[in-house]
Amino acid sequence: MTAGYEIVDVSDLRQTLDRLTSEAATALAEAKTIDQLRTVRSQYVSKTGSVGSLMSTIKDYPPQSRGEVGKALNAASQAIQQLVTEHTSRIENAEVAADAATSTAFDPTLPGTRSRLGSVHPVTAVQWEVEAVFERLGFTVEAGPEMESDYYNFEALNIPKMHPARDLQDTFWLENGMLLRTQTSPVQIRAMEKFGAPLRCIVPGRCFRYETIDASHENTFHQVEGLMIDRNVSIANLIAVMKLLLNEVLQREFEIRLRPGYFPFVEPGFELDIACLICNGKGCATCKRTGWLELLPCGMVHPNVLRAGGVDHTKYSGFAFGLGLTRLAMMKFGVHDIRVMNAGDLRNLIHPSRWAGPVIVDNG
Ligand code: FA5
Repeated sequence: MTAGYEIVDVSDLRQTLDRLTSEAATALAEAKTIDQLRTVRSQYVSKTGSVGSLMSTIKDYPPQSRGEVGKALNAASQAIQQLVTEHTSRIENAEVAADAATSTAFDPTLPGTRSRLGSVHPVTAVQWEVEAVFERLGFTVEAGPEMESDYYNFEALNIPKMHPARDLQDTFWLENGMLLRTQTSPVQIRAMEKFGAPLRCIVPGRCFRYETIDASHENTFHQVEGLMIDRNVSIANLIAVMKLLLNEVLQREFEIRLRPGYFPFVEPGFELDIACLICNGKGCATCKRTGWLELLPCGMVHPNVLRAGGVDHTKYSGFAFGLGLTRLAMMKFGVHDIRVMNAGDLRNLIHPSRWAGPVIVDNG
């Protein structure tokens, strides 16, 4: 006995608090929402809750026991509060996971969706394939002007004024004295002037001729010029590269023939024809009933042309070719008539499912 109070055994209170804490733990574990958690917390630790309300009984204990009672009540209250915190995290994490599973919310950190806006023209598709082949061989891809001078289109290519070879490539003359280029060959000279030797480049581009139009001739068509200049370049190099080019682009069996061909800017010069893939060489309108289509004229660069490009022809030699790109696209995709290529009919664009080449233009 001290100062009229007896020391109270608080073990009953502890048992009560253990029971309430255990009840609260069960109720909190069953809660599925933050609101339910708040309700349970209020039932136990608020001023009027089962544990909180016991705080007001501290004064009823003798002073010697009040410290112990207060500590027991605080410990129970903190244990329940700690459980509330843990279950709050549990419920919040579950809500975030559920949201992520069903949410259509915009996440700016995710990669964008590529949308295909269209398809490519067959000539573009083949041009990209040709470029890919030559880039692997160390060639650069160059461009030249479609409006050309007489000098680059003819003179520098060893076709002086009044030369009969000019008749083979009748063109459109402009009022300013320039012309629409008949071939991509003028870029041979431009490339030599720009880069000197050694040199490897291709030049895809549009050409124009004053031409009678039929199934294999248009007034506007595409060529790819090729030029390789180095020491000791030979006809063997030329033939190997031509074969590789056609094999890579056509990806099927085909037959070619090589025959002498006259172009003033090469010596010797060749016509490389392909057995028509429209009729399998039997003869049709596309190949003018001959079974063969002129596709890839080529030859060894004439010394006069090297000279015109500023390259020393005693040190360097080279080969050049002028691929009929529009015709190659016709052979690859089975297009019977060249007029289809320029008709602007969107149905002739290549659907991605028919062509496994470079990715189509997109908005990425
Ligand atoms: C030339 O244009 C030469 N510059 C090619 C060349 C380059 C030869 C370098 C030697 C060295 P040709 O006129 O044959 O050559 O035309 C080349 C290819 O272009 C032809 O084989 C053909 O496939 C294509 N072609 C020519 N004219 C037309 C046309 N009107 N319509 C469609 N394709 C054509």
